Amino acid sequence: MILNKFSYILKSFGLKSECSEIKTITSGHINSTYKIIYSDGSAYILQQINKAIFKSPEKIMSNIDNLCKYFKDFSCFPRFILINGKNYLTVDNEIWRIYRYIGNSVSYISLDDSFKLYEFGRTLGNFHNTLKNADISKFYVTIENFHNTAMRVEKVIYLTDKKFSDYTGFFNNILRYVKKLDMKKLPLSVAHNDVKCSNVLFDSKTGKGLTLIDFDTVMPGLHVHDFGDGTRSACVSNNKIDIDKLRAYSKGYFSVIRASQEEEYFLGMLCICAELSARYLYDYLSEENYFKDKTPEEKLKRADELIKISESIIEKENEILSVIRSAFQVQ
Ligand code: GN1
Ligand code: MG
Repeated sequence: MILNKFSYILKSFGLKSECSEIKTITSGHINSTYKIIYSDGSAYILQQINKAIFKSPEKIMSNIDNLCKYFKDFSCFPRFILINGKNYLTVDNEIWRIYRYIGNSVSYISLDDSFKLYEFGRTLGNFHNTLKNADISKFYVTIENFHNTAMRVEKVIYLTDKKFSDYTGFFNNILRYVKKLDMKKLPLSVAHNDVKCSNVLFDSKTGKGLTLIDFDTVMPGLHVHDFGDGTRSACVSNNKIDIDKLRAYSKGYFSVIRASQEEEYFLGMLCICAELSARYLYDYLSEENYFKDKTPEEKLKRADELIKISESIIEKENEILSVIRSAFQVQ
């Protein structure tokens, strides 16, 4: 990208066009993200939305705008700079957005200490609590069938049947659990839909959870999927669910969320983890190349890891249920 374009974009957002550093942030898989640093120490997160994945970026930004209304009293929350009343800018048919970098914060790709796991759970719980009464009709579905586990698993079974039949048994078994979750008929809520520890900011001094970030997939969904997504990203050691980590995370989450049905959360954990394995395996077996920054070998490796985690969730069902149940009792 030509430097001039950055200068133009920054200026359009009402910022100084000359900055001292532009760092490319590579942790996300979909959008292009840059940290813009100015000589006075202030910094911003600038992103270009990937339109190949997000077909209607305006709808994503409308969802984010709606989301922000519920969090207006939160001191720590990413707030996109408005330009002509909109929270994004179109340049050469591409969508750009920017928010002030949240200082003294840090995120992690994995978590080991129980305080941070508790804080991760509590931060997600606060997010869900704040959206408890949110009007889902105001939120667009920006990716159809995003967490339609049955559809994603059936799609991969169609391919594994032909080329990778060893995997078919695992995915057929998952469909049984998906049915169980469907039968609960859980209500749709405004959900984050991409909960993972790298999408949580912690206070770099105190270790307390500050906020979730990355709201591109905020849309109607299931809170038990969000809960489960957090466990598959943070409550794992050696590709197995880690019961001690799960205990800390669940205590944090249920310190703010009232619940009584542990099986829903267990099913949310298993379905979302298996769903992501299906997505990686499908990407490996098909021509889709959705996870464009991963090599075929990396996709297969990630699919295998997620299958191992899913199998350990099935194996430890009773322990998981009891850990979640006792987290309810902490209230
Ligand atoms: C993608 O781009 P990123 O890392 O925020 C994906 C998530 C997956 C995640 C896997 C829109 O998120 O669903 O869980 O990769 N987002 C989309 O780490 O597909
Ligand atoms: Mg994301």
